[in-house]
Amino acid sequence: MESQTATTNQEATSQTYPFSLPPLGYDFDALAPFIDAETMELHHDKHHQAYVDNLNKALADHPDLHGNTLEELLAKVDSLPDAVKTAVRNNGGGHANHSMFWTLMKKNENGAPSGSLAEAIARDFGSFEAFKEKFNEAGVKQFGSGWVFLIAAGGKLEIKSMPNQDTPLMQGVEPIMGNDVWEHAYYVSYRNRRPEYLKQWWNVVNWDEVQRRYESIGK
Ligand code: MN3
Repeated sequence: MESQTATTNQEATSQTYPFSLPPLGYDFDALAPFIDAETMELHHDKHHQAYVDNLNKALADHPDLHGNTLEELLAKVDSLPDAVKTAVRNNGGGHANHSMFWTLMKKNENGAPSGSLAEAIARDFGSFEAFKEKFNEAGVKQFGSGWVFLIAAGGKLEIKSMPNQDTPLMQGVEPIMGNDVWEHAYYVSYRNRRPEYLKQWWNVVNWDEVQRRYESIGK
C-alpha cells in the first residue's frame, strides 16, 4: 500500500493531459477520528475530482500544452496565455497539492520523524516540538484558504504558507510536505477551529513518506 501511494503521487506531477484523479490509496475512515470519513470522501471524490476536471477543461483547446507534465505547467504558470493561466494556477495547483497530500497521511498517533529528517528538523528549528509549533502558527496565520509547506532552500528547511492552491512547484521547488488549511479540509469535524485541526493533524502524518520525499528531493 505505501509504495503504491508513493508511486501515485510521483505519477501525478509527471502526468500530461488529460489528467486523472489518483486513487486515495486507503479507506475514507482510515484517518478517523482525526479526519472523519465524510471529509475524506468529499475532499477526494468531489474537491480533488473538480480540480482535475477543470484543469482538463481549461487545457482542452490548447493542444500546444498537452505535451507538458503537470510539473512543467506549474513551473511556467506565469508565462502561460491569459486564457488558461488562472485555471492552471488554481486547478493544476489543486491537483498537484492534493495528489501529494493523500500520500502524506496515515494514522500514526504521536508519530515523529526519524533519521536524517529528524536531524535536519532539530538543526533548523531547534526541536520537533518547535517545528510543529511554527508550522501550526503559519497555518493559523494564512488568511482565508491556502496551504502550509515544508521546503528545503539552499540545504536548509523552511516553512512556507501560500494562498489558494499555489504550490512551491510554481517556483520550481518540490515541497517535502504540506497541510491543507482550506475549510473543506476540516469543517465537518472541527467547524471553524482551524488551530485544533492543525494540532490533531500531526496524528495522521505518514513520516515514512515524508522521509522518502526528503531523501529524494530535500537535500
Ligand atoms: Mn483541499
